[in-house]
Amino acid sequence: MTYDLDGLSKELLLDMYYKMMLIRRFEEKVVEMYRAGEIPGIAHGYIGEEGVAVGVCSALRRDDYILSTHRGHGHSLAKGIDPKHLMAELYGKKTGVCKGIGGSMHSTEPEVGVIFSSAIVGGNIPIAVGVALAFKMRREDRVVVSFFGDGATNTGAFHEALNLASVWKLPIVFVCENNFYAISMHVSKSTSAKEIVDRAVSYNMPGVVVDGNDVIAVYNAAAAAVNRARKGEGPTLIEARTYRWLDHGMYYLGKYRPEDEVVMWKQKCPIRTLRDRLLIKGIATEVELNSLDEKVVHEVDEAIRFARESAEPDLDFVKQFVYVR
Ligand SMILES: Cc1ncc(C[n+]2csc(CCOP(=O)(O)OP(=O)(O)O)c2C)c(N)n1
Ligand SMILES: [Mg+2]
Repeated sequence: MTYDLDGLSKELLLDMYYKMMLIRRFEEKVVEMYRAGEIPGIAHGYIGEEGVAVGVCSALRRDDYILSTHRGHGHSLAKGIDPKHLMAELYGKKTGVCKGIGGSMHSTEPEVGVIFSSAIVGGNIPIAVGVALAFKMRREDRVVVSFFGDGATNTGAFHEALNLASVWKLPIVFVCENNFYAISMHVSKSTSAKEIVDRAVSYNMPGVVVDGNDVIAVYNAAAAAVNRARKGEGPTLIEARTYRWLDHGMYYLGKYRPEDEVVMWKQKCPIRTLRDRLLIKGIATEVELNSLDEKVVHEVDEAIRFARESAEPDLDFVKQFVYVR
């Protein structure tokens, strides 16, 4: 039997709930293990922004591609990377998605459509346009999504990429995760446009603002943009308004955000919002949702166990992936 919420099936709604919860619990563990000194290097948390990755990736097929950023764990999990292999990557282990050589900011798994992640702010956007051009030239029925932050929209790469994607009507969706800060810089201090979405006008493409805390709204906006891209009508810029609950990275930068602002956004938690909606509309029961919560906890515990028990890459192993002419 199919239950509808905005025309969406129960199966899809529960899957979106499950994936958002998976990202939340995964990231909570990353914070814990980073602080315990088990995870080396650096990592940027996605807690609070789950509705964006899950809403967008749920509108994609498995063979569509996404390109991600320094804040990419959520994108990877939403597109279907196994949490065990992502956690192992963060631990720098051989069993990681990039054999433990990439780390937190370079998660890639072509089989599920995570084709590239870049720590260079704005760096994935022109590359995503290149991927979309390849799809178009090969007449493949596939769509590309480029995720990036508000800060990235002030890079030259963003502007060149949107221009070319529009001129060539490429099958791509640009998803700006506007969390209002680039490290500690508020968007109002760095961005000339009144709204980020206004920038779509310069490149003659539709611009859509969506509440990133409402996974269903994100899904609907993404589905429309993906559909347009698939039909050969060209790119769309989606500005998803969201907020990161944690600091920029797994460290304390000091106080640069008003306390009441953080509290206000936490009250709009995307997971709680969907959970309440599913319960109020009678689509799912507490028992069903609680059992998904338990499944997630088990899966994240398994990911930690797998990462801890996996082998470290030794020098001979690493050398196999170094390119020498
Ligand atoms: C080209 C470049 N400049 C500066 C940095 C340092 N840096 C890393 S993340 C970041 C802020 C990015 O902000 P935003 O695009 O809004 O993404 P968010 O971190 O908020 O998700 C900066 C400046 C970088 N990685 N690359
Ligand atoms: Mg930002």
